[in-house]
Amino acid sequence: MNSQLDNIYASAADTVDDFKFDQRVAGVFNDMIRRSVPGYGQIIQTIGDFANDFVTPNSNIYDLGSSLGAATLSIRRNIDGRNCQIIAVDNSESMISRCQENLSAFKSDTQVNLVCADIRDVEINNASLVILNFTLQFLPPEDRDTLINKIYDGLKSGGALVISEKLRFEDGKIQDLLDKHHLDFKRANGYSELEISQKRSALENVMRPDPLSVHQSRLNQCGFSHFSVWFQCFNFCSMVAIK
Ligand code: GEK
Repeated sequence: MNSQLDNIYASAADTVDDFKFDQRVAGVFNDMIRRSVPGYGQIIQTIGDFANDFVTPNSNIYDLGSSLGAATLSIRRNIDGRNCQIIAVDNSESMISRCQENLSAFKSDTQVNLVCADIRDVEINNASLVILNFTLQFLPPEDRDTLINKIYDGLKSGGALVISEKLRFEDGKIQDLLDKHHLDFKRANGYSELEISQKRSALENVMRPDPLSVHQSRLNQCGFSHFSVWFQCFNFCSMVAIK
């Protein structure tokens, strides 16, 4: 996947604006997410493996907050011949246009319907697999239950929802410990202290992570029969819930 090096926060700014998924971010996003989110490559790879497990013939797959299409591409590689459609949704026009280029670079008999829209406005139906890969954390907290309920209603019995998120910890000691190791991960990937602190300020009002207990009780309340965290590295995790 094409990407320039992320140096968006490398020089000191007088004021740091709220983070936006604009053209500048879309241009460096592949580099940014791989250097910022521990386990991202593993999660993308496993989403493809889960597609092989859960996607049933003639069903729909939803990639909500699809960015440059990494999860969509991983899914598509695993489900050819099942007569399915992937609906990839993002409300950033810059992400959608770069995603279109990425999808066009590979051949497949699975149709991808790329939609520039708010995931809160999209209908979910006949779904065997729904992906929220680091997207739910950007939705206003008061809208999260409604979205997960809508996904549950649109999933077929036996279908799965994969949610990957940054976690917040109610235990302050654990929060500090895992946060420290995440910052070390970013330093090891070449981000400076200035980049780390300016990005942190930019995300402060935009990304509001939930504790794991909130995710679990939300999924239980919606009626999901099975739930597990299947991946965790520091304060990042990926969960699977099955209807
Ligand atoms: C990946 N899943 O590479 N409606 C639609 N899109 C939204 C909304 C919304 N309400 N809010 C945010 N987005 C991807 C990575 S990035 C995660 C997902 C990150 C979109 C936003 O435009 C961005 O592209 C994506 O969700 C979040 O597997 O940057 O940490």
